[in-house]
Amino acid sequence: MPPPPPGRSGMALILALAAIVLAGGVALHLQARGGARARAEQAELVRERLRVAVAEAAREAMWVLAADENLAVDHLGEEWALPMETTRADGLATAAWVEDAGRFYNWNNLAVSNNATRQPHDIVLDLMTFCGDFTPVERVEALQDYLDEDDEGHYEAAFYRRLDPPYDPPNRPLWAPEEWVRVYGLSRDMLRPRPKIDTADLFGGDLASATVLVPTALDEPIPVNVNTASREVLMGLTGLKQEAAVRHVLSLRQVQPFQTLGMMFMASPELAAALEGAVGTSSEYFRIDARAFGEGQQRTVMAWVRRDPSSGDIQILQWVEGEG
Ligand SMILES: [Ca+2]
Ligand SMILES: [Ca+2]
Repeated sequence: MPPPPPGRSGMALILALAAIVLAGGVALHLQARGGARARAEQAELVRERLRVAVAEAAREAMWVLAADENLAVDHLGEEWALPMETTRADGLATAAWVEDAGRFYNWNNLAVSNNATRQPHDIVLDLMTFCGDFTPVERVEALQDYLDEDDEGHYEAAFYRRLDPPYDPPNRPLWAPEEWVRVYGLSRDMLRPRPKIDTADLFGGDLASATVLVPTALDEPIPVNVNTASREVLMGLTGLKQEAAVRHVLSLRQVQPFQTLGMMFMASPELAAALEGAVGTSSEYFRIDARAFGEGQQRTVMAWVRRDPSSGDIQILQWVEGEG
């Protein structure tokens, strides 16, 4: 047999080599695709494990809160108020914090009233003034109309339907700050922390650290807890006139938390009249923030709960999962 023309065998060799290279390339490509899929599956697996871990961390915080032995007194030295951190057997880490709503003033209090000396409307007016808003009347009226049941007021459906784009006020307690900022005259900026320039400034308060939005319907206002509330909140409650009395109460509670309201009122009769009906020594609503992290990912849970004041049972009011 005559030998094949050299040019053709060279071409065949080149084609064969090209085919090998090509096949190699395809194999590598498949491997890479397989690798990317495996990585995506792995990331999804981690995500699921983090979801479970963060839910367990939040549930654990609820157990600690429910196990509180003294439901009549809540203060920041109790076990539930301490940060809870764990490193799990599977290598993921979790952290959880419990914060009582009683240390802030609840915006949704505006929808209800009780026989307190001072009503939510007046307290919110003073709190806003204390936080540097010297013309809060219109805003408080708008807020009250937005969340009260009825349709009677300046800032009800007829008012919001004239806006562009038009919308309706919900006429119920608000569930999230995203709803609060839709009230006429209110804005996200008002909820940003205000740097304290002068500690002696009577009007240097901060709505971000003085108020809260507990997402639940109420029969009467949520009382402020005198054992956990800040000076700002107590000042707002007392109508800004009792600075010395508030300072006195704060120094007393540093020594020992108030076990009863009678104890506090006895220590400061001038506050008793102003705070009657608006304060308590324990908290009923709590916010739990939990996060789980590991392998470059993070999952979060924010939960609002109500703890029954007599049994300690925990009821979840709101449960929000996130990644940030
Ligand atoms: Ca307690
Ligand atoms: Ca209304």
